[in-house]
Amino acid sequence: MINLYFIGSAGSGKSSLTGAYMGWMQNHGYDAITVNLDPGIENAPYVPDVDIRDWIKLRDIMKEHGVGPNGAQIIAADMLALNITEMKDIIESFETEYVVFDTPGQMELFVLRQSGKYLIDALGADKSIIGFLYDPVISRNPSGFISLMLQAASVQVRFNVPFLNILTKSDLLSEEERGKISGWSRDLMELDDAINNERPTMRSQLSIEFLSALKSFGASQDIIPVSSTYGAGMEDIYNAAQQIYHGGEDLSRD
Ligand SMILES: Nc1nc2c(ncn2[C@@H]2O[C@H](COP(=O)(O)OP(=O)(O)O)[C@@H](O)[C@H]2O)c(=O)[nH]1
Ligand SMILES: [Mg+2]
Repeated sequence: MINLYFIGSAGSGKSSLTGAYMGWMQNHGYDAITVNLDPGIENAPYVPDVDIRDWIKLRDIMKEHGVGPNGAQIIAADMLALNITEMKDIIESFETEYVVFDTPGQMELFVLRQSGKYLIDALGADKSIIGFLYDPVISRNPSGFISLMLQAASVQVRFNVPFLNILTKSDLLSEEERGKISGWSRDLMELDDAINNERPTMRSQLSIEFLSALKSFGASQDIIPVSSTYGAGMEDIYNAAQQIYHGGEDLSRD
């Protein structure tokens, strides 16, 4: 079994990708389920097979603890840990080969608080993959792209499981922008040139050594451009994930 977690900043496209990737898997005859870990999800673009909202309701937390929506999200994130055993049993009862996790809207609630790490470990870190989502609007500028690399590195330090870098909503980018971002992820010299052109004053601060240390964390493979809207790039995610745990072997299909 593979546990694939989509993690990224708010609005980076986690829920959409969960839906699009699951749809792609189903269309190709693979057995998979989705798990929603976001108690605050609205208008989910897919129907989760396992849903944190069956255990945790933000509205109840707000009432019980006398907090607003943001406070409730934090309490909910911590409450996640209490439900992991039960959730694990339910996930296992599906007897599926592939579990796709949609994580909370606010990335830091899952990444920095204890329960996210606890959950990944409890469900088996040895068969987990993190798909880290790069928002295209932020990735467009070299400084934005580097900021996301820093976030990706912090996620990797935290969870220490294999990593895919995914550029979401690639339909919002021009061919040229897509090429540029792919180039930055492939070749740090290109990124170094770009940041030096953008901010000549940063030249001394962001050395190529720094970038290459950063890359050695999360960005060991090229970024995978996808579009959930158009269903593009789903096969590339699948193949990259299979590469990590099965040496590229295909799953059995129905
Ligand atoms: N154009 C485009 N928009 C997208 C795509 N994926 C997501 N979006 C939009 O981006 C916004 C945030 O997406 P969502 O999946 O809710 O992000 P999350 O907060 O990370 O779960 C929504 O308005 C989506 O419709 C995509 O592939 N292309
Ligand atoms: Mg979401």
